[in-house]
Amino acid sequence: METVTATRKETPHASSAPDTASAREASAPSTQEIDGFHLLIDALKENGIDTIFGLPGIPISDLTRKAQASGIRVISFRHEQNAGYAASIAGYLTQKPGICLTVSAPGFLNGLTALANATTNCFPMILVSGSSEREIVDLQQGDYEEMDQLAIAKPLCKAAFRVLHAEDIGIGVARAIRAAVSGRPGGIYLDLPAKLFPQAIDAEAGKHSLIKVVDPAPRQIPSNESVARALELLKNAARPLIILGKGAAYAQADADIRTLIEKTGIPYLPMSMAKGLLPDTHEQSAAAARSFVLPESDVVMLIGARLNWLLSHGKGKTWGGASPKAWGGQKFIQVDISPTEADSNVRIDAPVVGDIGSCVKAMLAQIGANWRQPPSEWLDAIGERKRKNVAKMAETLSKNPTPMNFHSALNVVRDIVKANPDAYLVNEGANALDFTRSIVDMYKPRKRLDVGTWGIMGIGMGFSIAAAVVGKGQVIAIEGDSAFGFSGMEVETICRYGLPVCVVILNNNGVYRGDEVNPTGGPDPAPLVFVKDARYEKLMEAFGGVGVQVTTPDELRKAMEDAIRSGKPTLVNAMIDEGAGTESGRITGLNPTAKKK
Ligand code: ADP
Ligand code: TPW
Repeated sequence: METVTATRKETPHASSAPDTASAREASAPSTQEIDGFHLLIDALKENGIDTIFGLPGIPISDLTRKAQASGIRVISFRHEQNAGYAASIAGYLTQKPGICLTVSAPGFLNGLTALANATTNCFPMILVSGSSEREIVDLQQGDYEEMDQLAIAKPLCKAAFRVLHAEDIGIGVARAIRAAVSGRPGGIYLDLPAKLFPQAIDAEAGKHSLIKVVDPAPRQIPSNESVARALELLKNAARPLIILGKGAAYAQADADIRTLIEKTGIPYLPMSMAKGLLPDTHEQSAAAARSFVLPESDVVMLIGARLNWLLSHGKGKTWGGASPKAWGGQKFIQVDISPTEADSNVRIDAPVVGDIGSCVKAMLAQIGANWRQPPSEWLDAIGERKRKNVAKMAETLSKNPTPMNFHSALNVVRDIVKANPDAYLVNEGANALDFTRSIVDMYKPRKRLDVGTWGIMGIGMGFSIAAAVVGKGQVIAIEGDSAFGFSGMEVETICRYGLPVCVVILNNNGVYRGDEVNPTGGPDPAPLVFVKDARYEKLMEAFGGVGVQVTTPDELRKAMEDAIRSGKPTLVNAMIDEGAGTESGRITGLNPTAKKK
């Protein structure tokens, strides 16, 4: 913790009328006093928080300055939503809550989408927003950026807190941290009214008010009975399957999960962000036979994955059910930290409630040495499907059409990721997402970061910046041209901080594809198409980064290799066939279309 010294004697920054007013109200701290700014910074540092993602303005400008001066890394964004996404994925990568700092009302609202997305995805983050004067807000007298932020945040996050007095900052931060990372992780809102920051209290008392949170995410040991029940089911299965979700990746129990998979010999499917938890090339991966193993399996163990829409709710045709609502007859084991997740969509025959690290350890301890491998008919059938599908894909990937398409471009990305397994792969779009997920193998845990549970567009640059900052490594972002547009201005942020991010836009001139026309023949373009052959690479050049337009796989390969070799911010505008792409990618079925053509 930063020591309280005479250097604390400073007048709060007064950049505008409201800041000045609050500054006058709270007399400048004396040598024996500490103010809200410093208490907050010290509270964060005390808990190992070393990075803040945010966007300055009233009333938090001075907080960003003082945080930077204190040694915290402050990453300033161009839009709060991107700072929020960055904070959330930093939380996912580090198991420490990512901090997003915003101004009041509009800044807060801009950050709120990311907070809701974090909660939905079980990413630990804290949205810290300055807010306006309580008395005026509560009487609705029209304050500067007036809004009852706490009430608005509540339904969108795991917990929301407001701190009114400097001596409670330590408690507020401690509660927010505990709430973010304990149990099922999620988004937390911390409301800090402008008046709090310049409030000064006795320095010694302030120091004592801070809390270093002890064991913020305590292990949760599953009961022996629940583990035995799960193993009994698994042991007697004829066609067992394990599904690994991003909860399993988050848990950082990589070695034990691999041992469990390999000891049991059970085929597994990684959900999108669990790719690489074991290398995608692992012989037990059934990813290339997904549509075969889901309906054919008889016992399925979910580890950190929910039976939500991404798994067709555990029923219907995907699972061998006779109709969309019919269950397929599988028995399910669900390993999850949330005691209320089981039975949310279909019956869970063996819930194992606990943290994944402890649950997997407990399973390994009970499995012992004489585990019977799954029947060879099951493994052989999967192997045969895999071989067929892999051969079919290899044939498609070897083609070199003009113009380039998703496959010929992603064949290059696949090689580049194989050669750079430590690089983070950020991915968004529709076709750009689905094809990348199925074509590009991942080799290490928590390297693939994508649109997650909501299929949200806009995470691209925020996730890339956070991965480069907290992951301290090369980032490759594979972006649909529409997807990129949601956060594209953050290429300035990437250049400003000199981050090793290589953005590849798979540019097909529109949302999903770019060849639609306005049926009226009028001058407006069709709603799903963009400016033809847009030069996105110039956006990166505008801020001093490298921009390259490519039209062939060879050019794409060279541009990506150069980017990774140099570590320079690079945007590769990969022009692909504007007719390539399906409406909504793989989830066309969820897209209602008018019956009358
Ligand atoms: P995916 O989208 O990859 O299928 P989900 O986000 O649906 O994954 O599911 C993640 C699950 O993991 C959530 O139900 C969450 O409660 C659980 N989870 C997150 N962290 C842990 C942990 N440390 N231990 C156990 N379960 C966890
Ligand atoms: C916040 C709806 C899903 S996918 C997509 C949109 C707009 C873009 C698809 O085009 P793109 O990719 O990126 O060019 P490609 O490869 O298919 O051509 N707003 C939000 N989230 C979502 N999911 C949407 C809109 C959508």
